Amino acid sequence: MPTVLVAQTLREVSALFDMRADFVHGYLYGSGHINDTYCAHYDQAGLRLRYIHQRINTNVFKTPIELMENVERVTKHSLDRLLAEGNPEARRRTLTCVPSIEGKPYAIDSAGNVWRTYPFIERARGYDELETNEQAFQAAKAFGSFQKLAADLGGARLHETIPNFHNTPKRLEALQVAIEADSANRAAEVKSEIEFALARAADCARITGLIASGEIPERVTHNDTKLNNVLLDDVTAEGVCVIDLDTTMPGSALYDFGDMVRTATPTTREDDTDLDKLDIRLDRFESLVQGYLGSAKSFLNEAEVANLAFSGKLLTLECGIRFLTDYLQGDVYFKIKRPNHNIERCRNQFAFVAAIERKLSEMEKIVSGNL
Ligand code: ADP
Ligand code: GN1
Ligand code: MG
Repeated sequence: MPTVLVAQTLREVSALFDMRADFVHGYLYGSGHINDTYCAHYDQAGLRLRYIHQRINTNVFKTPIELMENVERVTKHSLDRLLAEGNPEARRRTLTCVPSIEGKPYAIDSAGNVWRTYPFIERARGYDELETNEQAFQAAKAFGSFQKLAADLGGARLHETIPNFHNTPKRLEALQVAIEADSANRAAEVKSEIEFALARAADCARITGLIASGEIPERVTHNDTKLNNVLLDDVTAEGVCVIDLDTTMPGSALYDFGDMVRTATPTTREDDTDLDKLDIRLDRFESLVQGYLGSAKSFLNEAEVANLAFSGKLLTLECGIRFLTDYLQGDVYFKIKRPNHNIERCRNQFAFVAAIERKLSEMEKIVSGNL
């Protein structure tokens, strides 16, 4: 969108919220694959403040108002907890919704778009690629604490903002439907990727099977724990704030840990095409295990602990299947920056699944060694 239009859009959005400050300027922000995120600068009687305005992707999230009910409940619960603990940085440690002029946690613009506004979490940032093991430790600790906090949310079950989000067998079925339809005429060129996915149907069914048999419990989980969804303090590297709460809903703790492994332990980025460089960093995996177990050991059961290493493989496989499906459907879900982006992401994820397969027993030993 041209800069003038961005400013015009954000000016309109800012008037829909109870900002109590004057809009100065704003720009597209971040590297998320789903929502349109803007950083906006405001002037509050001479004080410069930043806010995040986000247009919720309603192609992906079909029930945005229910979604915002979840987000408001979870963020209010976090804030209450932090204030009760006397945390001096309570408002930096959780997202908080700026109310609309109608007192709602969202606002709808003249074109029907659904928007929300959060204060910008300053002096912290999310990483697409981690730099140190300490960052992995801190990020995992923060996501583990988030699960712990969510465990005593109380009240009604959260809305499922995307039903069957991590139901991997259903993701595989969706791939098969996309192969059959072949709507973008791409199936022939991705035969080996299709074979790779279909050969792993049994893996896809493992966690859903354990949930169905009651061995793995349903918990309130984040479900999108990629590393750039936790902001780390610029100075201390501590996990300051877990963000991107759109998929916070009933799930399995393993979905969260698995997605941390997917994003924190590879030697390359999710869409790197130089697959010769791609491997799993076991030192970083160990930091992740230590950070996560530090927060989560007290509540995980035996079956969950036994599947921590496997969850990394599962979530990477699932994500690869989703990129492949989107490629076959003509790139309708994930934002792309180039025509082959989704298939490049898929190849990277499948190469990482293969890397985990080679190291799975070492990963399992690392988990046992840190119990
Ligand atoms: P998406 O669902 O598209 O991934 P996110 O909610 O993760 O959207 O936001 C995209 C990016 O914007 C994040 O990765 C982060 O860098 C930044 N961001 C989002 N909310 C905030 C916030 N309150 N403070 C600072 N940065 C934020
Ligand atoms: C999306 O929104 P973002 O960029 O944090 C996706 C995740 C995928 C991830 C792959 C709602 O996450 O499920 O794992 O891309 N979010 C949604 O990078 O589909
Ligand atoms: Mg995100």
